[in-house]
Amino acid sequence: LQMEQALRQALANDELSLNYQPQYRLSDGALIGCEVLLRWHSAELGPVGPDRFVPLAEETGMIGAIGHWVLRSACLQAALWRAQGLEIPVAVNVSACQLTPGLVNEVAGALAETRLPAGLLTLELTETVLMQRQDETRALLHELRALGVGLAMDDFGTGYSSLAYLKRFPIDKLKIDRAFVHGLPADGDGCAIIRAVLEVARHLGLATVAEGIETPEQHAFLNGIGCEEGQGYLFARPLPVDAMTDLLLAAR
Ligand code: G
Ligand code: G
Ligand code: MN
Ligand code: NA
Repeated sequence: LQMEQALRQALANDELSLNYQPQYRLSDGALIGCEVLLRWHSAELGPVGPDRFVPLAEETGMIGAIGHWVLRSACLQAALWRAQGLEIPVAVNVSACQLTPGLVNEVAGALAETRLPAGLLTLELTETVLMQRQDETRALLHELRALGVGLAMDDFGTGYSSLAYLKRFPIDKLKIDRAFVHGLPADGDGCAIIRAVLEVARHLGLATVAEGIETPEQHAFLNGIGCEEGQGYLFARPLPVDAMTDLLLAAR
């Protein structure tokens, strides 16, 4: 309850911020995007991780306002970078409960207000969104795609969706959950799962991103079996905006 009260003040008190985790093309190490990760530094509670406060925001309905702020802020930052000649796509996490018909207007509004080209925005959705109200969800995702934004399936493999589900939804990209990357390349099961996922992705024309790459061996293995993109502590942690800007300047 204390956290709930603190979170209610977080937006007004300017306690939320965004970090950016770089994403790289595995074949040549080119910086090709970044994932936007929300941070909360509470005056009362200190730093609180999104693993703790995002579920609370979802339960209490605060995710609507917070998600709107994240989307607006991420688009604004990407537009600012673009104006400096530092064009980079941003990927924003979207909770299942944000997937309402209003989201289409919200995304269109954020793009229009910040003048960010839609192609520079990707929305990361979790598998659970595909399980609920499938027809409505599919229609909604088509509307989002029609705006020109990318759609990525986050944490792929951890949920309950079958690979067949993917075909029914207009998804561009699969993010392979770091749970499968963790034991590579020694873990035979992990290797088999990732190979199978890459195979399916290739057939469906989906790009693939591996999460949680921590070692050069994992990088080499994933690149060797045809995974296109990756992110993880091996390359960079989620960075505050100034550090991300420095990285973009250095990569230019
Ligand atoms: O950044 P970190 O690894 O602590 O993130 C933990 C979890 O919180 C991840 O599952 C991530 O997707 C989620 N998360 C981070 N930022 C956001 C956000 O802006 N919106 C939503 N819905 N989830 C987020
Ligand atoms: O569920 P989602 O993919 O949105 O979660 C992203 C989270 O993963 C972020 O909180 C980020 O801090 C964390 N993360 C990013 N790279 C690594 C990594 O290499 N190892 C581990 N253990 N976590 C990572
Ligand atoms: Mn994510
Ligand atoms: Na993930």
